[in-house]
Amino acid sequence: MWKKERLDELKNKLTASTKLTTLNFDVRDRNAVSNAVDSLPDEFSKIDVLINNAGNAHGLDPIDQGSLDDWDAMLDINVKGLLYVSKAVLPQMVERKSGHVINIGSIAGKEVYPKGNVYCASKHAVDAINQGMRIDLNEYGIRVGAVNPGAVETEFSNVRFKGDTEKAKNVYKGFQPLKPEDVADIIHFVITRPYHVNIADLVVMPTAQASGTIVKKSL
Ligand code: 8X3
Repeated sequence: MWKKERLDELKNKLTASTKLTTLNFDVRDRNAVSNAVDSLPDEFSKIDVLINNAGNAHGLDPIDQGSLDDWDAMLDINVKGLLYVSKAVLPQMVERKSGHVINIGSIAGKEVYPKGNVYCASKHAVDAINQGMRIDLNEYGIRVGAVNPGAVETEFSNVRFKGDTEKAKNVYKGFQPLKPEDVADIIHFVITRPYHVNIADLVVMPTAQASGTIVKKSL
């Protein structure tokens, strides 16, 4: 529930400049997802843009030592959560024959790195779902694309290392990682292209990063 406070804070901050509403629910719970989307007040019930951003890494372990709970969490949130939310929103886009879905993948959906196993699998699934959505929604003129970031300094590594802040900080030491604002900027760019332009698949990394495993660090 801790995200609820952040949403409330953001809502208070933005209320003066725009109309907004927030929903707080667990994407792993299919009923909660459909109830939340159904509960939107009339003026917000038409959804033009869906950004499937919920996702996390849990653990970084060799496959034989991985935790079943971590695997469940990653597959339930990153894959099934994305599907549940999409399933709740897509029918209205199909009906209107317009809309835009942006799936947030990862460099981990483009390659597999040591100990990334199930997290990489979940993000490869996002890559496949992104392609599948684009194919199946093509006839309805709905834009579908993915933004796949490399290293972004968020709570990502804190969650991956279960609150071990030292370990988490180490991931971003010695180079300039992306900031959340860098990714937000790109998403804004993707959304604001003219409607005939669909950015289908985009990979963004810090300049210091060349792949999932190659980062130029000056330590
Ligand atoms: C987050 C980036 O490199 O930790 O998806 O997989 S990485």
